[in-house]
Amino acid sequence: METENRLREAIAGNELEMYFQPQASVRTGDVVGVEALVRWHHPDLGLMSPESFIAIAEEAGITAELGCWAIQSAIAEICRMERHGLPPLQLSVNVSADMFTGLSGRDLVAHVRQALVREGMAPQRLTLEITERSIIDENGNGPQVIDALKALGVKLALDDFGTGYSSLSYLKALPIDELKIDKTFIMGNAKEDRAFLRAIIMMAKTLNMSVLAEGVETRDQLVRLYEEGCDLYQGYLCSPPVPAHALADVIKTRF
Ligand code: G
Ligand code: G
Ligand code: MN
Ligand code: NA
Repeated sequence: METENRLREAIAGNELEMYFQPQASVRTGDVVGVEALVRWHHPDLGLMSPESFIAIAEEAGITAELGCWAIQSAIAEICRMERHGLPPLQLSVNVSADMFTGLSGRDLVAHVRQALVREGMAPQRLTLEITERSIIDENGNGPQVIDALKALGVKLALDDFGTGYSSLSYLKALPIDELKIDKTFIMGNAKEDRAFLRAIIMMAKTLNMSVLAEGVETRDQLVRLYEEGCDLYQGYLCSPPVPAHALADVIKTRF
């Protein structure tokens, strides 16, 4: 309860911080995008993992507040860094499944539009990362929200692919632009892992989606992704999530 109220205050008081993890081209190594990952420095408990405080937010029914904060501040931070010379990057922001149900679809779409207009960012430069849970939310309005977001012009990525209840019929029917392969499939070294990776990439290509591999930590993994035709990667090999002000340096040292 204590933590819940502290979290409310943190959101309202702008105590959360956005970190950004670079996303790079597998073929060229160029950083072409970033994923925004929220961080909370709890005054007593120290740095809290988003997994734990997002669960608290869900229980407290404040995922919408957290989500709106994340969308607004990720866009604002990136635009601010661009005014300081950061090249234009694709910006990915996580949207929890609760936001599809907690906010009415119209509110979420309106909030995204408002944040883009306020900062003057083109909708095409924003990717919202959703999970399989959003698509099959209990109210059943996931697909409608997805269509409205697409009409606005933002891109959609399916996060943690392979860990949920992926239904191939949903994948085929919905306008998803990017598939993010969960890191558990990247880290495995067995023959089956490689076959699985190959099958996912082939399926994504068939559906005209780009493919991003998460959790890439070694050169060997990157080489394998190159051989399998994966488009983008993210992981400690390129860079851990860093504060906005450190992004320019991370991108520079890549060349
Ligand atoms: O950095 P990592 O420990 O950063 O993130 C852990 C989990 O928290 C990931 O599954 C990630 O998708 C999620 N997460 C990080 N930031 C956000 C956010 O702003 N919104 C939502 N909904 N999830 C986030
Ligand atoms: O949104 P998502 O569930 O994809 O969040 C990504 C999570 O993976 C975050 O917790 C982030 O800190 C973590 N992460 C990013 N790169 C790596 C990596 O190379 N290895 C591992 N183990 N975790 C990573
Ligand atoms: Mn993500
Ligand atoms: Na993920």
